[in-house]
Amino acid sequence: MRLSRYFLPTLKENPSEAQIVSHRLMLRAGMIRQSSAGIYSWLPLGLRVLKKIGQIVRQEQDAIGCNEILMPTIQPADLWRESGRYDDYGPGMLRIQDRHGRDMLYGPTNEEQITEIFAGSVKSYKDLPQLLYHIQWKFRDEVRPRFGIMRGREFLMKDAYSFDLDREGARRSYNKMFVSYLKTFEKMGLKAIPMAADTGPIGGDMSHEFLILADTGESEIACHRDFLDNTWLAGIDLDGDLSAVVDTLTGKYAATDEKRDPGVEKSLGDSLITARGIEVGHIFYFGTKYSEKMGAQVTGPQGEGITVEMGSYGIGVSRLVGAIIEASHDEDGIIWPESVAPYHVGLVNLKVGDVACVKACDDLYGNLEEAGVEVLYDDRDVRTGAKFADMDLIGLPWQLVIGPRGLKNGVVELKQRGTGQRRELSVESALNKLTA
Ligand code: P5A
Repeated sequence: MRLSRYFLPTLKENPSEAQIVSHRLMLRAGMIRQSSAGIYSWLPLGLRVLKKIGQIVRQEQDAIGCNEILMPTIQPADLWRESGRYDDYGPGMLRIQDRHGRDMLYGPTNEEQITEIFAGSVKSYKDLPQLLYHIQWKFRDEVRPRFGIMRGREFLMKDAYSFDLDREGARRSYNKMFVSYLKTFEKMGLKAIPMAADTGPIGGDMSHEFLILADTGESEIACHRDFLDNTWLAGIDLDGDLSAVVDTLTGKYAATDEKRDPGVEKSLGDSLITARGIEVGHIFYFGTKYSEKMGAQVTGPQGEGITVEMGSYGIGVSRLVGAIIEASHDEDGIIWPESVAPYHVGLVNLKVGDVACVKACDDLYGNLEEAGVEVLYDDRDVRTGAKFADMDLIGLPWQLVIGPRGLKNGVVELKQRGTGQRRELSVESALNKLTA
């Protein structure tokens, strides 16, 4: 993409409304714009990251046999009256009426909707287990929407739902999702710590939150040092028996603010670490809470009716955009992990009026694109300082800088955004390095 034709409205100054670094950087890097409190438009650069994160989540869900569907954002109130949550949910739910005066709502989550779909379609125990998910916008009228897209009112969530014949089956689905979440976050370059959590309005008797580590995170975490070592994930078979792995993980100490236990922490000694974190995922086992009330039954082997056991599993897809920035930035801007970067390389032409520079840049641009490398090509006629500042701000992993002086000596400069390391190399080696 040529920057001269791109919509990248970067800001030089820090917007006064932004209290945390990810919000500031997302506004400054031209990724989002606020529409109203907690509701945002996604501009091209932000949308690319949102899609990349969504795609990693999708791949990992598909990999454990979870089937993608797409449920609507608007749901009928009657569905929620069946489960009893229409009244329970309170003012966090956005309630709407259609032209016929029928009560509708903008979905804050989809347990009821999926249970209805399941109940109408799956009849036999032979069709279990089932895992279904979608990636869809939610609306929650948060009391205090803040920190940009981190606590929005409208936000993008991946929500998955499991249906099993019995408790043991449900536990297997839970474990599968549990380990798959650790893999998913690792793919985004993040360390995620699972910890036992409250179930809130979703309900049920077992639940874990996944917090990723970021110095500027919202909650203080204390946990066993072993959580930082994820090397075991590489060899794990997600179709195998995961109970031992999950028992070990859930048996390890991990707690946020109110739930910390000074006694345990003392006994852990050097094995204890404290850090800050951001909740990016939350999984629930709630048994028959919805299936019972909504008649989600299958026929068992003896023809008997069996109420299915359910769980639900959420990932904050839009929140992750901010969370990754919180975990990876410096004073100059964002530092995207390769897997979610909006573009892989920023190609900077230092002299747009120079025939040799333009030719070298155009050629490199063409070659990189042809090799499937995602390039953002700064071909704008603006100050060099502004080009460098924008490149550092938007945080692409690599910057390839082409200037007339270097070209005379046959070299270009390659800078790695994360380490700040620069080196001069021939056009050909640069191309080889970036396409490798
Ligand atoms: C699990 C899937 C649920 O809603 N029902 C379906 C369950 N869980 S949850 O914890 O309430 O939300 C799941 C994840 O969504 C993100 N999230 C938000 N992101 C941005 N703004 C918000 N206001 C917001 N609320 C929740 C979090 O990452 C959470 O873990």
